[in-house]
Amino acid sequence: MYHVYAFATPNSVKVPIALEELGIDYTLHAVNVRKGEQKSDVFLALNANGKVPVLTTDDREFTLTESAAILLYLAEKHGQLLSQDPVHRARTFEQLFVHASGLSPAFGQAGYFLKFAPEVMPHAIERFSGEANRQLKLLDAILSAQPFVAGDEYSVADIAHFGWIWRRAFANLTLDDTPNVQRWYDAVLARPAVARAIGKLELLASENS
Ligand SMILES: N[C@@H](CCC(=O)N[C@@H](CS)C(=O)NCC(=O)O)C(=O)O
Repeated sequence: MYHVYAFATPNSVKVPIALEELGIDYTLHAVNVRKGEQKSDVFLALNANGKVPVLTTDDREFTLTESAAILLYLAEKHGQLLSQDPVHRARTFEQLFVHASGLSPAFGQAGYFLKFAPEVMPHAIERFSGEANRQLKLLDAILSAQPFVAGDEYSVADIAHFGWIWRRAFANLTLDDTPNVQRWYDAVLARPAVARAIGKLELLASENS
């Protein structure tokens, strides 16, 4: 049985979505990042980097951090959500790396400087909000030509991007000017596995707030 340490956050939601898509049983454990539980000694023993999500097993023999690595592990281990076709597979990796190195940090830093920074720093807001919007526009161009971010098939790259686009309000972002991202987002949100994962995480967060 898998155990997932998570909260109702953009990076966390990716893991239960993948597990629901794969039809695999798992237990969710709340780590309230708003209360700083990710920096507790107990949690740091699981992930020295002090961040959710974390995937582990009953005996904790195998513990994995970093949402993109977890998505790839689950896809490879269970043989779904990652094409065997070399081109589609390469496009999936490309979008996962774009997500982890570009879109995710831009959204996170934009939200931080808009909502949490102890002083207003216009240049930081402009830089990170500008970059987040640029990433959204890049995704919109990709999705103008194909149904999913890596091509014709839904993959772990869609799950990765979905996490932050689901939580876009944190960075004051909308999909008003990116109709193709909006169409894709609505299609992913409508998937039963995605709805189940969001429901479970939101319940977990409300019970541990
Ligand atoms: N690159 C990591 C980022 C993980 C991350 O930043 N998680 C956030 C929640 S979405 C977190 O734990 N924040 C609390 C903190 O950084 O102290 C991943 O993709 O898993």
